[in-house]
Amino acid sequence: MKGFIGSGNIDTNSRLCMASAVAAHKQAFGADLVPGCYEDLDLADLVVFSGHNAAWTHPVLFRRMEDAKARGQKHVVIDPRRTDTAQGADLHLAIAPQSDVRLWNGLLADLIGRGAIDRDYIAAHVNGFDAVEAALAESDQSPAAVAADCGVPLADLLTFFDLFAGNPKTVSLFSMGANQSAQGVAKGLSILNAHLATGRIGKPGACPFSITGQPNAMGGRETGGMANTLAGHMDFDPAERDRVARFWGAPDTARKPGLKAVDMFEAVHDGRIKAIWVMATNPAVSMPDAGRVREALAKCPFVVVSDCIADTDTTSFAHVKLPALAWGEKDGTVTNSERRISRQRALFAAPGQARADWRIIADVARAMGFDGFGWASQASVFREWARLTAYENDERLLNLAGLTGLGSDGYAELRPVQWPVGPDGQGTPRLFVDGRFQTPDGRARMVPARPKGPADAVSDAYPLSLNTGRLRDQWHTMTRTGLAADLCRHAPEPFVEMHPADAQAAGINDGALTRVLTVRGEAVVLARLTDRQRPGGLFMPMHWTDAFAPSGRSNALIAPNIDPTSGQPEFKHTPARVRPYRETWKGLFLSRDSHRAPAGQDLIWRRIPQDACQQHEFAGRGDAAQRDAVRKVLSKGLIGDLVAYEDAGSGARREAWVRDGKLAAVLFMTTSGQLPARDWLAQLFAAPMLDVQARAALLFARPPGAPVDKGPTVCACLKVGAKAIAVAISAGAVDADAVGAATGRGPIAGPAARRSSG
Ligand SMILES: Nc1nc2c(c(=O)[nH]1)N[C@H]1C(S)=C(S)[C@@H](COP(=O)(O)OP(=O)(O)OC[C@H]3O[C@@H](n4cnc5c(=O)[nH]c(N)nc54)[C@H](O)[C@@H]3O)O[C@H]1N2
Ligand SMILES: Nc1nc2c(c(=O)[nH]1)N[C@H]1C(S)=C(S)[C@@H](COP(=O)(O)OP(=O)(O)OC[C@H]3O[C@@H](n4cnc5c(=O)[nH]c(N)nc54)[C@H](O)[C@@H]3O)O[C@H]1N2
Ligand SMILES: [Mo]
Repeated sequence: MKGFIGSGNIDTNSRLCMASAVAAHKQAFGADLVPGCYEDLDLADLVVFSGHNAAWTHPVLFRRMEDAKARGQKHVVIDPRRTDTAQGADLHLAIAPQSDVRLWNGLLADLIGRGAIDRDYIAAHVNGFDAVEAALAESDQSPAAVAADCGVPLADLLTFFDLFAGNPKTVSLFSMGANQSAQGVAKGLSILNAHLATGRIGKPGACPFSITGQPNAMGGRETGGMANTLAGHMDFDPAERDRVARFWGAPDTARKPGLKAVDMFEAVHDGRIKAIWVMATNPAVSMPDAGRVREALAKCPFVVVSDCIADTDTTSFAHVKLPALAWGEKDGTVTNSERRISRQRALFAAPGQARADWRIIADVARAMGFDGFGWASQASVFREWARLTAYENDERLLNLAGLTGLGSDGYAELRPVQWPVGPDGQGTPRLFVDGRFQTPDGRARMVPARPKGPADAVSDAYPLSLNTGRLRDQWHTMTRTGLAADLCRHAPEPFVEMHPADAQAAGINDGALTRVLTVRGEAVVLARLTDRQRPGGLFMPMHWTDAFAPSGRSNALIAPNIDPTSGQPEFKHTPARVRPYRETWKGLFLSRDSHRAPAGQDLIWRRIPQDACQQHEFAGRGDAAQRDAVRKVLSKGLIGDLVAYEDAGSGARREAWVRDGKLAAVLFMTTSGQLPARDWLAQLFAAPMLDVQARAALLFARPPGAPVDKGPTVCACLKVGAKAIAVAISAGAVDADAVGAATGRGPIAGPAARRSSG
């Protein structure tokens, strides 16, 4: 796109994820450089998590930190929600949404005040300290004022300041609670400033650490996937642009940055862009203001989608679908948060017509008549990439000099290595060890970060702050994790978390279907009342799609407000209000196949994969005519013996279809009553034969015999309930492994396994 078509209009989904951290790195260090490494997390005495729910989102790394914590490491979590990461921490600062800059500035002012900064380090290696100090003096930095603005108890704030001041070996992790903000760059800078002022960078156990989301998020950044950069940490300034163009032999290489993701879809919407190729991302779900993104895709004259899953919310807009290889099928490298390049090797042969993304791109480029796409294998793509990083390179730290001559065997056997890779093939665990940065004078830059409110403030009409993020057992738009019934058990349906006081004010009960409204749109999801949520705040998972729950999509609600520098959307804050949905009837349909919501019906529809069937839950506000219409659609095409029961008075209807002695489908509807136990029904689909007793039970909508209450599910994969664990403990199981043995769970690997994988 950049070299041969000559346009900067290509952006990676890093725009939604890492763009703010990238911009902060460039300002402070001169390039998008992550200083530290995972070993620093073992060595640190203090780890600060800023907007990072590591227990759920980086569980493997988190185990390592839990082991370090068991050895005495302290954990501080800065997050408006009491997440699982916060729950186990030494200190949780449940800050008011978007108040991070104020907090980190307050910390820096306090460190300066108590003489806990490293003046020698600053003098030798850092510019801009005075400007930052002057900017701090513009507002009241007393801990009392900072605590009040951040909405945290003064004592907790002082504990944080003491911990930070007293532990030179500090790693400050920052993730989406920092980046996904209209002040995401300022948040990053305020964290980097605290580390530069204390010289806590480039040393074992001490660094600011932007943790990446996607396994290869760093790879996309390095290779120039973002609209405002070229490859190999080179930008659009004329000298660098010419260097890249010369290397590629591509005189038409773009001369200016292209449109960033949000602007790009706006350009599709107004017709400036007429063709778009979407690869390995699901923007109809994951972009802010997703309703408008869908309008844009629907209008676009030519939409190509490359995906490894045939039916996603985005492929439904495609004129051309290109089947791509998935994880486990493809072969290449990924670069992780600590700059480590790892080989990813194919485990399976390519299915059907699926091909690697790079091959598809190369074939299209060749068909368009462009030279330079004749790679024989992924090894030759990698070699070219390594040569580009080393090309005319006197100052760029991103340099793979030692890998430029890698042969096919060397590539096949490549061991994980952290860039920069020297000519001798040695990697580099830490950057800036010598205090030299990638700026013209080699000094880091402290840049004033001024706090400001979110892009849209809450108001009387929309008094709550809607925050969104991830769940433990789903990956983004569920195209793959949604296929696994085991993974869907942790949170079967979309929900909104809210503080009980806010729920009470809006007349909402725990578990009730609830409307969440913003200026952009509306969702209807289950209410979850919890004091893990701050009053005034809401949280919705980002995962649900049309394929699973059309009314449960969070991003239809989110304004496309962006950080002005990074272009990253403010996914963590949208003013919202909540109202009860007040359904007049609800239903349940279990079948062997998955179904979409019946067209033309105003229904709240959720599909939940089970081991042997698909569970569909739905609710509506229509009358008997609506129920009848839904029934007709769902029962269409079902073959088998029908067992039915109807009570017109109570609006209850129960039907079961049995084919060849096996349950084919069940449909329950009610206007007043309860729906039967889902676990029981789902199990009947797994039974080889449905006996007479079970058939009768279906019509009573109750399992035969005494009801079995397993208690809340603790282990989703093996379906172990809390009650079984209690029984094991009373029967004498003395530790986690013994409980595991008694419940069939197997050995449990350390404290982290219990928290993060249940
Ligand atoms: N299970 C699972 N793991 C994943 C992913 C997944 O989809 N599923 N996705 C991967 C990807 S791409 C990414 S980017 C990472 C993201 O990993 P994380 O950043 O840990 O994930 P999130 O849940 O998006 O957001 C983290 C936290 O930011 C908090 N937050 C919200 N607003 C603020 C604020 O104003 N200040 C502060 N300090 N915190 C705030 C939220 O309450 C939330 O708990 O996860 C990766 N890992
Ligand atoms: N509300 C809200 N929205 C968010 C966020 C949030 O916190 N809140 N987080 C943002 C962040 S950090 C991120 S990273 C994005 C993630 O958003 P997306 O990138 O849109 O989410 P994924 O579900 O990971 O989409 C990947 C798509 O690529 C397909 N795929 C998987 N492997 C391959 C492959 O090898 N080749 C090809 N061609 N396709 C493949 C998958 O099937 C899937 O359709 O969401 C962003 N959106
Ligand atoms: Mo991400």
